[in-house]
Amino acid sequence: MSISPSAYLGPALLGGLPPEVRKPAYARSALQPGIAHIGVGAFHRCHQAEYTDDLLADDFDRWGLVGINIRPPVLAATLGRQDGLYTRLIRQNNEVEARVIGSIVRVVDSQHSAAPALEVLASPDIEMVTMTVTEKGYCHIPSSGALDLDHPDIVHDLANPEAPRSVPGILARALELRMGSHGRPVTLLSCDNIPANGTILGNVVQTFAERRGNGLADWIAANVAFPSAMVDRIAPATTEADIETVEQRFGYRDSAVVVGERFRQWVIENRFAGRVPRWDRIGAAFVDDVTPFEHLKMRVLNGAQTTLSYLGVLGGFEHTSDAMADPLLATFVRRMLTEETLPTLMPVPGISPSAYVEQSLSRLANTAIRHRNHQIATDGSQKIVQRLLNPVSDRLAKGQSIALLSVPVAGWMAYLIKASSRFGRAWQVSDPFAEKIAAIADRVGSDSKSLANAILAVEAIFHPSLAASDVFHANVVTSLDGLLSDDPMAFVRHVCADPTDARLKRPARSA
Ligand code: CS2
Repeated sequence: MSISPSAYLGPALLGGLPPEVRKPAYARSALQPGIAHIGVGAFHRCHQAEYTDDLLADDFDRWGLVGINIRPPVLAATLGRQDGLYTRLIRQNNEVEARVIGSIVRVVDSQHSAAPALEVLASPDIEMVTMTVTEKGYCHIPSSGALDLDHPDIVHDLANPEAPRSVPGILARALELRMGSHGRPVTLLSCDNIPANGTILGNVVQTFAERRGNGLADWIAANVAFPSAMVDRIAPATTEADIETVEQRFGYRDSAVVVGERFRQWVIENRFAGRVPRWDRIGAAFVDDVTPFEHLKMRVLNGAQTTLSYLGVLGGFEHTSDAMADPLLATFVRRMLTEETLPTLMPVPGISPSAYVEQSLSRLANTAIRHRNHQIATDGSQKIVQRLLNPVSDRLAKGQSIALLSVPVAGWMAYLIKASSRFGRAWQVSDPFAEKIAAIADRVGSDSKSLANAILAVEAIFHPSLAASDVFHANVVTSLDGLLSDDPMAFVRHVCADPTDARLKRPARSA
């Protein structure tokens, strides 16, 4: 049987799409660029670009998106050849809802040189720069939020400020070009899951600019805003199966498909420079303080994802929803969130934290979202501070138990330890601290206490005041011992049955 190749999505195909595929509801050919976005991955296409598509349909204005990648993958071959159009599928168990998003008007590949990105970012047409560059893109020290001046890309960029590689270096150079030409103000809006993301972005860019010493730091202080934001929608990396789903159901080929859940949320600090896309007209919230929303989301939803990812891999589960389908892991994560995480949250306007926990757990159980545990486990060193360690510190300060929250912290350690050659390379990992942890495993061997001692001494992740806590130390050792054993799930069962702080129990096996 021969199957005729389907046509690729593009402007010419829009009129011929099946009626159940929703199309851009505005005159896309008249759309002019006004926003630049760095990091056009699945999350951006499922989140900010969809919100912008909604805004354009509601109130058409000059808010087309220019999508820039400064790291792989190359965009030209996928989104570029489709003129920026792509299909966004919402999948909720058996439901599939398709929509073509039209808000991206141009894509720019800037992986080999910053020049193409700088040209866009410095343009007077661009009044808003959003970014999803992953946690490690900010080149900050996770435990302190300060710019990591020893980061190889930062060292490079400070020596070559006109040909930068890092996000802080590229943004500082773009702002310098703006300062030296039209001087128009701009908002730089981080959409990554780092705590106080606007503050961290402002810090790294300003620290970089101060070292330029040419008035740039003052110009930035007067003309650039760095609002913080909480962003949310689960949108895993696209798979070949997703591309085939679109082809089979709707009859066209789209190499830039994204799949997400129905839930979405965007809370943005009301602190802007220059003109602002009124995303608040179509469901985003502009608020004075994002902190309570950010804590809620990172500690509950992301904290649960990270927990399920490490315990999931250790228990042999492939996706978040597989881990959630396991009664033991589902019970563990619910108890951890309810008993230990929830009490650390500040009141969140309009949201009941316990209802949010239940809603989050049901989102994570969505079987149509194929979010791989290894994907979420990636770069854990950059994630555990805001997702797990900050609630741990808050609880320790009040003398409260941390027996449950310590388990996924040790889970991150066990995940990297088991990937080391000393432990037989159980799986492939990707984390800026993977080599360091592997070297520790090589050096100290399999004794949990020695492993925990050495890993807790990594100050970039574990703030010294946290690492100095005997209670935290004892809990991590006990958890690591259990998770590195032959039956990590038996340990999880044991903690679930008796979540008493390790300090109150017998010493760990290898103590
Ligand atoms: C995930 C997030 O990969 C990860 O780290 O936890 O991408 C998560 O799916 C989003 O933050 C949800 O909004």
